[in-house]
Amino acid sequence: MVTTQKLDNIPFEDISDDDDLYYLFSIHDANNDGFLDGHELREAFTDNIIGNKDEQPPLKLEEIIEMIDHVLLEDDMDNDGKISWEEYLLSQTYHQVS
Ligand SMILES: [Ca+2]
Ligand SMILES: [Ca+2]
Repeated sequence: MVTTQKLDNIPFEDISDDDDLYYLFSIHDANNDGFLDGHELREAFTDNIIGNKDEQPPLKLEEIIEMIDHVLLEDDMDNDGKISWEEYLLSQTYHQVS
């Protein structure tokens, strides 16, 4: 399994800390290839928007695409146009540093 091989590279203590992150990543990895591509990121953002629709007005498609571009620009370390689990974890860790 791709995801199991990927996880071998992550220190075990980080996995248990990031169960929720991994869950969020895996549910949005629709084709289970271990990467979030542009389409899957769009689905992820759309899901989040639906979940928050009482608090926020719906985003326009252009705004969603802008967010995806921003995520890829900031978090896609190897510039393959997809967010791997490692890149996702790194980005979350980075953003959580306070
Ligand atoms: Ca995928
Ligand atoms: Ca990448």
